[in-house]
Amino acid sequence: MLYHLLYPLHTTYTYLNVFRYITFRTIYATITALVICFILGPWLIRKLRALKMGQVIRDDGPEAHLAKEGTPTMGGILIIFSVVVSTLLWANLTVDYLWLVLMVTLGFGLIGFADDYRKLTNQSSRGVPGKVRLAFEVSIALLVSVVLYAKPGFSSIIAIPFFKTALPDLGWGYIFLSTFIIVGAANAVNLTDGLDGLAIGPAITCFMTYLLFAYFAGNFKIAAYLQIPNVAGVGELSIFCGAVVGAGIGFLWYNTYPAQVFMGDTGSLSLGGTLGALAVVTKQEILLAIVGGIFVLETFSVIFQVGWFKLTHGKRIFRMAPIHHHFELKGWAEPKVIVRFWIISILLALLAISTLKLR
Ligand code: 57M
Repeated sequence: MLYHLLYPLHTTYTYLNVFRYITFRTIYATITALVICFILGPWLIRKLRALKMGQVIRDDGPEAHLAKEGTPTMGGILIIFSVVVSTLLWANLTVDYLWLVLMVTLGFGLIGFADDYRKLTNQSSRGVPGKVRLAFEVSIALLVSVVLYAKPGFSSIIAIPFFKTALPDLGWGYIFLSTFIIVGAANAVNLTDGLDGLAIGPAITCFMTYLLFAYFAGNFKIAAYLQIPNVAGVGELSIFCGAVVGAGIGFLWYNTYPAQVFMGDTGSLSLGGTLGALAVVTKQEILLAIVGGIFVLETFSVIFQVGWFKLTHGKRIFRMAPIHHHFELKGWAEPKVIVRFWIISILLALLAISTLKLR
């Protein structure tokens, strides 16, 4: 909004020309979202406590988690609110990619909210039935993917990391890949969110990485130099990513160990789905597997654990899946697991960024 109100005045007040720059608006979108979290965080935590929106802890998990009973959850409301307000304030709202990604952020956030609410009102860890939740997730992801595919100028070619030539054109098959990426990312982040700050830390590094990818892809000269797909207009998503990074850091202030609030499925589904949507619109779909490697690791630990359990009629690969519980049961303190996963996430982000030059 500020872009539309103030930039046109730059002919009279030349200093307002600064609103033309994505970098400037990205920095202030980050700061705005962070400040909103600092201002509203304490109030929301008190409100969630007053409304008895406290986490129900399953008794089959690590014993240490029982002490977390009653921690306010659905803190994802704070993340989503901060992101939406900051984006509306600082982004060029005529860019349709922005609305497509915001639709995922809000749609998946709503699904997560319904799940959290059902769990809290039923006072059990079972929320919305898995099939119903999945149906809504696929519907939103499919709609976004069809709109993207139908968008003039949007390419159904996928970029393969490390190879600048192998760019298969999937045609309408791209719609299914895009849907899978959005829904898969949402559930991967959801699974990962099982320790204080464990999901939001890697999410911050992922959105910082896709902030760069959006800026590079949206800049014709940089895209040509890096030989990556140029997606006109997608640079504005750097501002959105900045808002997510700011909101993520602000939320981490309260979610860090020992957490005062959990993001809930409200936050984890929203952040994951949004990350998947960003990977698609910036045309860096496959690279998400590297950038979001922590989320991939967590998901595959569950797949292998459940698969092996069934194959061997009761044997386990890990002491408990997802893999963060395995390390907890090995005796690692919770903060040690969390920070080491953050370090791995930063390393993976650096590797992913380096692949833009390794072609
Ligand atoms: C999402 N939710 C956390 C919190 C957060 C198939 C199976 C792998 C499913 C999986 C599962 O239930 N996943 C659900 C993970 C939960 O966190 C809530 O959920 C939101 C995110 N969706 O925002 O509201 C618990 O995680 C802890 N937590 C923190 N700090 C945070 O900042 O400590 C969360 C955020 C919270 C809190 O204790 O209650 C979760 O873990 O459920 N199931 C599991 O992950 C279970 N694993 C398991 O059953 N493994 C089996 C098989 C199925 C693979 C095995 O290894 O044999 C573990 N989780 C629980 N109990 N709760 C272990 C058992």
